Amino acid sequence: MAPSTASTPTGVLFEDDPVETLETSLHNDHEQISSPKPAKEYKLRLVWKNIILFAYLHVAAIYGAYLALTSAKLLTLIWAFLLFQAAGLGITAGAHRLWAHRAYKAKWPLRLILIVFNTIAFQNHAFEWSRDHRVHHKYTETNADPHNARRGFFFSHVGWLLCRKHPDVIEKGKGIDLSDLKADPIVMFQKKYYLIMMPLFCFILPTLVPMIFWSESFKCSFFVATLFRYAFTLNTTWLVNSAAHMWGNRPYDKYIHPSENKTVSILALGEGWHNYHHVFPWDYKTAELGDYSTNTTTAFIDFFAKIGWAYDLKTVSEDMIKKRVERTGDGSHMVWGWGDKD
Ligand code: ST9
Ligand code: ZN
Ligand code: ZN
Repeated sequence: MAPSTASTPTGVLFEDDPVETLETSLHNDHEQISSPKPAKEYKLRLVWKNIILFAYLHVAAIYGAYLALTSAKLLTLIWAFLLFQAAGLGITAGAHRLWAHRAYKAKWPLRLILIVFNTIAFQNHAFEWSRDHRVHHKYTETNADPHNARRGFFFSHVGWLLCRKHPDVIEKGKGIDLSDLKADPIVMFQKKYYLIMMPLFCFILPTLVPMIFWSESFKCSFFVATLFRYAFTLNTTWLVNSAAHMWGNRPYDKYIHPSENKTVSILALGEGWHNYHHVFPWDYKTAELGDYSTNTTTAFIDFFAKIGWAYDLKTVSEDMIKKRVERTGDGSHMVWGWGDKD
């Protein structure tokens, strides 16, 4: 089979790598789109409202960073950091590991904490986030992947939020089972009241707290604790879709792009071990090792497991990992790297 290029009326979307596609379909659980049908007509439609809002957010965040270095109070910086950690956990332990992947179970008090944390993050409600993420795993790096990394760093990082979705995302997404999310009253409550909860938890309270409790100026409160913190959390999350789909080793499966990226792991509370995660998405650690220093989310879940609020934590047996490393790894695994046969 000769290499093929998927073209559309608006240009080339991505280069198909036939070897990679064949190998990936052999070795991966996720479904590949290998339909003989011609590519569906796709026209990039920009969403100017989002472009303007995200441009403003990032300019404001740079100003916030400047204020953080020059005039914000120490307590405001600590508050911004705590909000980053909480919002981050709301995404990693909440939307990602609990709701999107069901990698563990959580009693309602923990789910309540996680939904509040998740709302601070404003990355859409957990229902929508999980739906998009399930589609991302099932159709990784195809047109049905909402942030298809084959369309480049910018698209997978933020560009996908600045335009209408590819029709394949919506069409293939319809086949995703969301019944577990619909059965979770806490998820559905957040979905129903998102337009009230999100402004409150992401913008209003984070700005008011420093002003009320330690007389911070509105300027520092708003630009540092709210806009800088929000933009920082977004970008660290987006790095998982962009950087961790491009750069790093692939000790578990060299036929896929998701990679082990330590920098992203540290910034994203443990979510940069992305080669492992795409191969074993049900592992609550999203990594082979339980190293807390690069995976604070695992420490968080383990703590709640100790007090009984998190349970049924799913992992992968050493034997299963070893077999996979030997079969499809790139040879960079610290222990079983010799498994590379090339
Ligand atoms: C944000 C999300 O930033 C970030 C997610 C990152 C994911 C990272 C994953 C990596 C692993 C985890 C790492 C965590 C690390 C954390 C570290 C923390 C320190 N399936 O969407 P619409 C249908 S958000 C099935 O409007 P458009 C559905 O019927 C930032 N169906 O499409 C839907 O209607 P409804 C803040 C689907 O019109 C309808 O289509 N938020 C699916 O093309 C329309 O959906 C924003 O800025 C699907 N997957 O618009 C908002 N998708 O929903 C940005 C859609 O009613 N979003 N349908 O059921 C938007 O404005 C729009 O979605 C759009 C596309 C313009 C991007
Ligand atoms: Zn991914
Ligand atoms: Zn995932």
